[in-house]
Amino acid sequence: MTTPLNITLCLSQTKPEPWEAGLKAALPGATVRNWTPGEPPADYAVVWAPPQAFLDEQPKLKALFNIGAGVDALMKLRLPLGCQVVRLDDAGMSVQMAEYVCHAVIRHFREFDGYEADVQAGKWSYRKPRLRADYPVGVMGLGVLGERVARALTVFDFPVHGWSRTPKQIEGVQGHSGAEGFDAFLTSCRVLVNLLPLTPDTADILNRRTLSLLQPGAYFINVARGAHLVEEDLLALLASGHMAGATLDVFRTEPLPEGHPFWTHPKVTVTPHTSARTLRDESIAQIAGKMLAMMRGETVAGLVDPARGY
Ligand code: NDP
Ligand code: OXD
Repeated sequence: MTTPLNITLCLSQTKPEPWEAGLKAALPGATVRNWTPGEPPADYAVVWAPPQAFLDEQPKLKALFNIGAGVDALMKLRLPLGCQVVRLDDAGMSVQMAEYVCHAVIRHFREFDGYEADVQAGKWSYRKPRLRADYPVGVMGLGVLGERVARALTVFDFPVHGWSRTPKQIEGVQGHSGAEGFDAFLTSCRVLVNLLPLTPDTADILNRRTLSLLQPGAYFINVARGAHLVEEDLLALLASGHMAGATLDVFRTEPLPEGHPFWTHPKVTVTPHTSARTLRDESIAQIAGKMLAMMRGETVAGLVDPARGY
């Protein structure tokens, strides 16, 4: 007789009941419990930003399944020895990210905010069409999400550049890689999209020096993590005119604190960390499939390398 699969859930800011029900339905016979202190140790955990106290009580965990793509919050914790970390691998997020980024790029390029302001003022006015060639877009991070975004941008005929840790070949995208390729990547771009994971190598990577390398009148779209950006440096470059504007979905402190200058900045669009939401049904199906594959001894996609931090 095989021992039933024992799964624990520890989801901050997320209602656990639908996840518990969904995992039970996807894995008949498994024990699935929402964690409360003092529970018996489980084999697998499904988590979002769990507290250290949870991990300290789970010495037998074989794997932690993160219900997001970014594992930065998890990698700051002391994990049980030998426990693997598995992140969401797309699960419906890449199409949302492509929609969000293309929308932001096109809105800026076509000056739709300006037209909206004119219409509000009752003005029927034209702006001179901009040249696509003057708006090369750079995507930092060419992983599951970045590659989809870069490909989507090529559909609109923007010149597209990409930057990754290791070299990548994507049709229609000019690749740059490694620390040695970073400055040349930045100087090639006027619009910059951040889709890097947050690791010790990428924290504060967008700062006065790096943003200043972008072409004048630059536009920045941050859909990765707030801690990639030195916020005061972006504000200073918006004030100097080097940066034309920004669309920001993620912030150093979330929710964005009351009174933060981004809330009311005329050149900044704020959204509440919503560019690519976790879709519950797709995520449960992916996680359940990976648990079964791991139990059969197979390797699964989305395994986090602790040395790289993503
Ligand atoms: P992946 O792990 O698939 O891709 C990461 C990419 O970043 C890879 O191309 C990798 O290079 C590159 N990279 C990592 N470190 C470096 C470095 N030091 N220098 C250059 N390139 C580097 O991640 P995803 O695409 O799935 O997700 C990216 C991030 O998006 C997540 O970590 C998360 O923070 C954020 N996110 C935000 C959401 C939101 O709603 N705002 C939703 C979902 C995710 P290589 O290919 O060589 O390994
Ligand atoms: C994620 C996120 O990492 O939603 O999935 O930010």
